[in-house]
Amino acid sequence: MANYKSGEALIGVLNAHGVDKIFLNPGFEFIDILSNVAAARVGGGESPQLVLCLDESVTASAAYGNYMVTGKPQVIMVHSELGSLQLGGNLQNLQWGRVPALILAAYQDVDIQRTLWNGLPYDQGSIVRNSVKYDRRLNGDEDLHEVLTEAFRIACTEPAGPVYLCFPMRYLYGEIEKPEKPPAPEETASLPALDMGVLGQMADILIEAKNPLLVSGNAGRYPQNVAALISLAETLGASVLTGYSWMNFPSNHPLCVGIEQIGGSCKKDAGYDDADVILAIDYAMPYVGSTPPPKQETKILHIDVDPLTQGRLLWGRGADIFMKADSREAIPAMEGLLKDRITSDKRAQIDERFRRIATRNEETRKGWYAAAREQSSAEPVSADYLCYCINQVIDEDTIVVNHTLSHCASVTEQIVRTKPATWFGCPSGAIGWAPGAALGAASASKGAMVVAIMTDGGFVWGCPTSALWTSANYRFPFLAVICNNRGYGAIRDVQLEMLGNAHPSEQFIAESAVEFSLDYALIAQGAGAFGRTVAKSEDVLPALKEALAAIRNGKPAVLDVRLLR
Ligand SMILES: Cc1ncc(C[n+]2csc(CCOP(=O)(O)OP(=O)(O)O)c2C)c(N)n1
Repeated sequence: MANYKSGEALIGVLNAHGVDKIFLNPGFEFIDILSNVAAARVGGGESPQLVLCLDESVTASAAYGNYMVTGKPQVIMVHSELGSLQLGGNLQNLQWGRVPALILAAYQDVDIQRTLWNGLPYDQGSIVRNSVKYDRRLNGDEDLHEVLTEAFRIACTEPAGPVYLCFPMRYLYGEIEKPEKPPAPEETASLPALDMGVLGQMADILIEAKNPLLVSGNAGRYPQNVAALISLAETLGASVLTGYSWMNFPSNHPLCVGIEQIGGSCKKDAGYDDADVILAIDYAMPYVGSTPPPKQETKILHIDVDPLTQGRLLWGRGADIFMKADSREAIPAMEGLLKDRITSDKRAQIDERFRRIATRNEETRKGWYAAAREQSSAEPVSADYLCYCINQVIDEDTIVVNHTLSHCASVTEQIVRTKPATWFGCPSGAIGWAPGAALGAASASKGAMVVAIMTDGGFVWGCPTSALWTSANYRFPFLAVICNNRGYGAIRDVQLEMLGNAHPSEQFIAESAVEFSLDYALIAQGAGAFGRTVAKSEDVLPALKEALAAIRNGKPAVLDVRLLR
């Protein structure tokens, strides 16, 4: 049998798994791979594109962003233990976001720091072990096709997640046997067939509920689920709270009470209000759940791929009934059961409830928009007005990436999303996600604009020079709108609450180490992006239009919007 280069083998496996981009920061272990990919692409061959990220943290957030748009498994390459350490909190974000991603890194096979202080051998996998589904140290004899195919299978099996492989430095330099058949993906373990008995039990509880609430977190990662959820909600006349991480349900639908707000938002309105039964579909708790949680007596029905929901019980107490299932099957099946079981009397009650919810939601929404318009000349700029303006300038295909805390409520109230895959958020807690996630989304967006709304802290944690350089260099443009409240608002707010009525002096706040301010527009310009500071309400719309014109021309853009707080 003929041999071929490891690099060609790697490209073959990646092609077979639909991998289009490799987000990387290189080390010596990848030199041959870089040459193989470059040769394949220069020669017009099929190969993923190498996307250089100047900080490893961005390799992970960009892979996350690319996955959100493509739904395809991702590949990240980082240099040995050093690159692995630099992945930082964005590794945990991959895990919480259930992103199927292969992380490849060599290990040092010469003695650099081979033993720990207590004499035990250095364990590179332990750097990532808390935040990946699986990690494996290869000894170098393994067949590359088999290793990679198995790693993809594990990463893609529900609940999906990141997988880490480390290998000897020269593992990817050699030649290996070329298989007779081209590599192909392995089947992932299928989810159990629907348990119609349990689904029927849930349907009966929902039919008897006075105020059922449908909560969906990740169902929208399958675009067809959006239409299916609309049908289900309309059949049941149920309110819908759509999750923070994916676009699951049109936020302007008469039954939609809104987009979930994560904890830390200054308005603190979870939307669970009067629900007596919650049907949570593809839902896991965000890092900081919304407050207040549902009432103790509210029944929770839960359909998800992960019975452990990553070890975090829903709202701290778990579900009354749980079913492990594929939401693409469960949602239409539940609708079918409801249609069969809803009597004509019940139908009349449901129709009445539908009208009541629709009227209430319309009033609420009018209130949100009126409040934003009232602040159209506020100085400094209000978050409601900023988000209201963003909503005016985006179109229905724009991909909105949101990672806000203090201003989360303003974003979720003012931004309307109607089409699948046009809204993404980070369910996890490491805040430096948005710049890279926006970059990754832009790398896959096929012409749709990407607008990311983020905190000032998140912009800095997100390694903006790295994310913006890559965006500019590869022409994967996105607009970053920074909600600049001059520091760590969520922490400052809790601190002020703890101080009660005492009004701290400016010096006291300064000594408290929660405030900072940088010139983000200048940072953007230094990285090759359009950058502008916006301090006045009258400048918000013109600045947004100017920034969008820049991204339409292929250049990333940053608006540093100075908010009241
Ligand atoms: C990477 C990371 N470091 C620290 C924290 C702890 N933390 C939670 S909220 C917060 C303040 C966040 O400030 P910012 O991102 O600017 O948002 P704001 O609260 O101002 O809306 C911090 C530091 C975190 N969640 N993630």
